[in-house]
Amino acid sequence: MNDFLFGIFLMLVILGVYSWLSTSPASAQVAIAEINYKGKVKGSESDEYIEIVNNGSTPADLSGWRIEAGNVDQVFYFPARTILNPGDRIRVYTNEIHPEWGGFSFASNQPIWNNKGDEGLLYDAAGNLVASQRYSS
Ligand SMILES: [Ca+2]
Repeated sequence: MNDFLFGIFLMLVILGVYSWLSTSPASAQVAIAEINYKGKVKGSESDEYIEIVNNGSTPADLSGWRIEAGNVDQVFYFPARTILNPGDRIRVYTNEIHPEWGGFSFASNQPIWNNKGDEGLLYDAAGNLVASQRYSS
């Protein structure tokens, strides 16, 4: 390998390490705390929710992040300027607004979370999988 190619190789390694260092701590701290999949509201189960927590020590910017629940029509996008501070928790309800939990909702008339088993997936704005939680009854 000549010096020029080695230089390019070295630069790519440094860039790769730098981007890994600058992105992974921010996403590693955000997790799915709970999926409350058994709603008490009959039929619509509007009171189901998925709870997201920031376990890290720095604020996490969730703008453009999304939650998927297994179907193309079961996707929730966090709006711009959604900041989750260290230790804070927010919930995305199936079809209820609770300001004390951030006020987020899938706005779905039907249940989002299958009571027999399902999987919640959390992706960052770049499309990287940040967290997932699978459950079965
Ligand atoms: Ca359910």
